[in-house]
Amino acid sequence: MKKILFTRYLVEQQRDHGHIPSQLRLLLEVVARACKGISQAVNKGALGGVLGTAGSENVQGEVQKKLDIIANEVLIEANEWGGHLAAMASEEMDGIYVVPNRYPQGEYLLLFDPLDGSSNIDVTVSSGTIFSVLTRPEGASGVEEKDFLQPGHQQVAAGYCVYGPQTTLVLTVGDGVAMFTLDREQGSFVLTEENVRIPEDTKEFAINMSNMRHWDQPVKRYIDECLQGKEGPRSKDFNMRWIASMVADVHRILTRGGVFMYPWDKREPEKAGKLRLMYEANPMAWLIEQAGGAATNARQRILDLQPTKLHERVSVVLGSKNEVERITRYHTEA
Ligand code: P6P
Repeated sequence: MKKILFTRYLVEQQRDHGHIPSQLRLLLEVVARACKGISQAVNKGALGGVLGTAGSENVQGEVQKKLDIIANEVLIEANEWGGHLAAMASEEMDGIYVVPNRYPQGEYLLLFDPLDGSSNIDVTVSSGTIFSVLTRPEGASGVEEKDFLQPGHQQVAAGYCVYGPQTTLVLTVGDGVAMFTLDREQGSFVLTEENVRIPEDTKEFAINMSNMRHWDQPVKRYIDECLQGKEGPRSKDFNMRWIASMVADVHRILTRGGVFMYPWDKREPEKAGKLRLMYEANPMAWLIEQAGGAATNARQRILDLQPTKLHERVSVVLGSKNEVERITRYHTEA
């Protein structure tokens, strides 16, 4: 089978669909190259002296891992000089990072969670980089945080790179979802799946069950029905998975279906959820929808939500269409 490498895929997609102008192609190639570098650092683990905490906290008040900071720096350094970007935003940085004056500014805004699930690295479980691309508003002279506050349906590209048994880059530019597996001998991402489709039904749910007593009633109802299995109202048994790494859980769902939930709960009632809208939920929601699935905040389509803050959190229900619709219905009926 002929090997289609990442760049060839982008060039041919542009020829066929026109959604990848050359500046966006440069951006995506640079991000893919950065992900290769992060993959190398993650794979070294203890040998690279990169495990453990950095002794600092991020804007979320979460302890930063050394690799969180390394991954963030790799993405900044890879992208700032190319002339394709106006600014970047990251889970690991309080404010936006405007491309320095010594470099030309482009029309794109890049948002990322540089290393999602980083707590898994110390125990050698999958983690990943999530990225989202927006275009800066027309006519804006400078670039400010408010320029990033666009609903997810305005993304021009979204994807992730999962660092697991394979390093796999997954991308959408609005023409379906493609997957590229890293060929380490060649150092290239090779096209291994395209036109990914998620089954509309599933028997597999992903949620952190230890939070059950804190959930809202509709979530308790849905999970309870799954646990009743064949004897219950669903008339089928369910299986459960929770990797505690959104990238890995979403990758499983894109590969074989399933439903992922990180709902609002009573632990921190003032927060809409744990996950971040701009650089976790929005890119994942677009990928899931592009593969025929659905993604809501338990009431509304995630891609329609109007952000008000760069690091705002959101409740997430995503995956197989019919399950997401059922869970969302239980919430809107309640
Ligand atoms: P919990 C990782 O820290 C993360 O942001 C997501 O990748 C993951 O789905 C979730 O948090 C895990 O949260 O509460 O189960 O540890």
